[in-house]
Amino acid sequence: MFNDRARIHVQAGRGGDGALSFRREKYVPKGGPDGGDGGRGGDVVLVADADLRDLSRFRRQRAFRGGRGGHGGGSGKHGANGQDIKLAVPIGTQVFDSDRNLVVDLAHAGAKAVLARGGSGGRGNRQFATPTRQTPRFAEVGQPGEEADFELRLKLLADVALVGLPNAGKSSLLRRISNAKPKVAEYPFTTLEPVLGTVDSPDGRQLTVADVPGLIEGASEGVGLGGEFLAHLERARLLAHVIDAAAGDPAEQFQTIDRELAAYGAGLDTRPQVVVLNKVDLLPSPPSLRLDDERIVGVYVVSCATGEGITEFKRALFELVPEPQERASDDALADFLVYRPAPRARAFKILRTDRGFRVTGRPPAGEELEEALRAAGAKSGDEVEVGEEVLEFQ
Ligand SMILES: Nc1nc2c(ncn2[C@@H]2O[C@H](COP(=O)(O)OP(=O)(O)OP(=O)(O)O)[C@@H](O)[C@H]2O)c(=O)[nH]1
Ligand SMILES: [Mg+2]
Repeated sequence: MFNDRARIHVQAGRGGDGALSFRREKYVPKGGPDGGDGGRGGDVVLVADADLRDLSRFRRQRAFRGGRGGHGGGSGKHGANGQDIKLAVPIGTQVFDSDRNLVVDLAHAGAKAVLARGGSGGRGNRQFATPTRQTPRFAEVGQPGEEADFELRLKLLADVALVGLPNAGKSSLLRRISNAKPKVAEYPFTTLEPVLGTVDSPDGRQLTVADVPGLIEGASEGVGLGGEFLAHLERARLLAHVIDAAAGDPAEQFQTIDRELAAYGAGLDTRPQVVVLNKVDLLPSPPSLRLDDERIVGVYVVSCATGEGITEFKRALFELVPEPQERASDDALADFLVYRPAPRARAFKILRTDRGFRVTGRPPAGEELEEALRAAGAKSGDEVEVGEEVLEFQ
């Protein structure tokens, strides 16, 4: 199964709590505060990996949590940072938030996107010492990590996509020109999922070519197999329309597919195309295609069986597909971050005290505060100071 969609839930790690501690030394009767800070919570990060073909790993696991930050300790000891969770996804994975906004597009190998940031660690009581407050009896608890739902959608990134009716010879053509070995058979719908191949030019350039399951009339409305894969054509720079020239009028076959591309929309019907008239070995004389169509930037007559015309076709692909822009380095950020909500800074702080907790700043009322306290580790019976009030946590 080729999985090009997944829904995931991510939760970054909570920051570790700052420590509440005082120095104890043999000959120093009253040591100062020495509680260290908590560590940062781990992030949940997506990384585009060239070796992955689809999103099937997310069928087994959909929820991911960053590691919790370690608590600070006495003697100023800093808590360890929580472990980041790195999720590898195929190149071409797009991330949508729960409002269906495109958040990020992982369009090249190594592109990274932080989906949930870990919470910061709480400060230890050492940091709260001032000349007038030499024994701060409180420390900050760690901040919660970000949490969110996302939908991942893979849209293949190929320079060229092969389209055509079933049995036209798309997979045979990919076998001829690339390193990929898709299945070829004499029945329709042999190819059940997209296959990517790499085509090398004599001067060392490379192109990726996608073989997409055959399209039939009605594909854009879900007839047959190919329809659900039309989205994978969206990001191809050039379409190569493969036609079985021995199976009837090429112009008619061309139009059948073209109607589906137009019905699907998303610019597929305005994309530049080359037409490949295949299986000429079966014809007594070379076929011709008369179409007055400015999208068609070339017509090639080939035989995947004998190899006739293949070299010319391959050379043409490199001429027609412009050189890619400079590849981004391995550590690059994702191609674009369309929308990324800034982490909402909390308007209040939770401090841990000897007897329980103290809430400072502008705390929320009721349940929201209760939940924040529970997340900070409050238990029934703990004392909670809010402003002038001292309450008991229930
Ligand atoms: N004689 C001849 N047969 C060919 C040629 N190209 C492909 N075939 C045959 O046509 C049949 C279909 O080829 P495929 O490459 O599987 O076609 P496809 O377009 O990938 O088909 P789907 O995956 O079903 O959409 C196979 O039996 C191939 O051997 C050719 O140039 N000449
Ligand atoms: Mg095929």
